[in-house]
Amino acid sequence: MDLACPHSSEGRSRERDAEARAILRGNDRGGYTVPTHGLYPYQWNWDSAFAALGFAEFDPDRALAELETLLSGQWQNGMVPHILFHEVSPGYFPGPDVWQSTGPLPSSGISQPPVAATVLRWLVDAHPAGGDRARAMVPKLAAWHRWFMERRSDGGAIFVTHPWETGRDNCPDWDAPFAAIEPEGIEAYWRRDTTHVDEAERPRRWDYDRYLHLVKLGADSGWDEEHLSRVSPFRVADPTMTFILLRATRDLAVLARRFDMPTDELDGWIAQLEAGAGRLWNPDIAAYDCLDLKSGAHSGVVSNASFLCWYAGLGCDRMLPHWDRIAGLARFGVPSTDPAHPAHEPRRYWRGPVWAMLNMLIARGLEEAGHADRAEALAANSREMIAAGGFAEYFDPRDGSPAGGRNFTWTAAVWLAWASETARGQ
Ligand code: 9WN
Repeated sequence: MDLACPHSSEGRSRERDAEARAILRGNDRGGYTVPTHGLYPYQWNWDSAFAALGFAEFDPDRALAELETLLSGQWQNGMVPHILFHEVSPGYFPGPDVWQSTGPLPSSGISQPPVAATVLRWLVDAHPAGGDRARAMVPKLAAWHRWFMERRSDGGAIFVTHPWETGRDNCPDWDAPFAAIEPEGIEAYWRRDTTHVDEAERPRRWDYDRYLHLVKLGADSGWDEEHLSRVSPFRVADPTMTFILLRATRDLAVLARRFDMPTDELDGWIAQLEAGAGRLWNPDIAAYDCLDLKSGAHSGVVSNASFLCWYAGLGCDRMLPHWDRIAGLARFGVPSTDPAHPAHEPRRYWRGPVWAMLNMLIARGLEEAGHADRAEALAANSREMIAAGGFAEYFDPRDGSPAGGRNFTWTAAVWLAWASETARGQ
């Protein structure tokens, strides 16, 4: 990262504000927002949380509606799915026919990083008038967090049963657990993502075969977590989930206290998650990474998710040497995979590119932990990248060039809420 000279043109930055608002409006499908037209035609879980943050900058009611619509897809067991298929679209695969879900709306059968409670807290802080609507969401969010704690906690380290749950679909953390899977029984399929985006910027066929194998296992079991815990070959504890859930549970407890609701259960989860986060520390690389619960092996990858430790409220300054080292390796940060790792690929999705919404979470954590200089450098670096490259899904860490989908909701949202000159002024 070029931390010394992060200036961008202020004029261009302000022009981008109007563009970002237009992207959010353009991706709004009435109560929910698609990540981008074409490539992702449904409501995605953590994308919606970021969308809400963007809408809050100019339409707080619409921001709350985004989270309410997301929670309308909550399953009886508390799980909030990673995709809600409000209207069937042939443009995306795998669709509802493959997932065969069992919730109130057609959906996928897995979840995604629970950013929502944190966003709700930020919305209430900025717009207290929405308090009643926010209050009604607290028990639903608590039920979702309970699902994680009861179904996906291994000593407080939160594990996933599919890489798509972490939102970091093809990062090298999954390479070893995936190599142990023989993807049997999947029918011939036709990917749609590579009709929208250059194949070189998407996961490989090898990954997709395994994604679909795991979806089939879940669908065949009727998404029975008990059964899946016995038969699924994939069970990996992950910093994205553990750190984001820990942070979100802290924020949910703040909201509960504000609304005079009990917090004992939430406080207990926070303690468990703090203990679980410790299990993700890999002494061999002196960093947080993934822990494969099947093999007992750490992944050995410093990823952008590793740097969510401050956001989780962990005193994790022992990660600073990696921060400073990687800042020296990438012109634009934070690369999703350490550029020094042999599996780093600067344009292939989660194997190297920069994701602006994770940058925002990382910067918030850094700032709260007393590293305002690093947080501001990252904001300035992201501002320059988006001002020049536009609202891409992700960016090449070498030169900031845009990659993946365009007119992307979460990049527009974090621009408005965090990266722009306007947000900085606030
Ligand atoms: C699968 C929508 C989602 C994001 C994920 C990102 C990507 C989907 C895909 O797009 O995943 O869920 O088909 O590639 O990896 O983080 O939520 O933007």
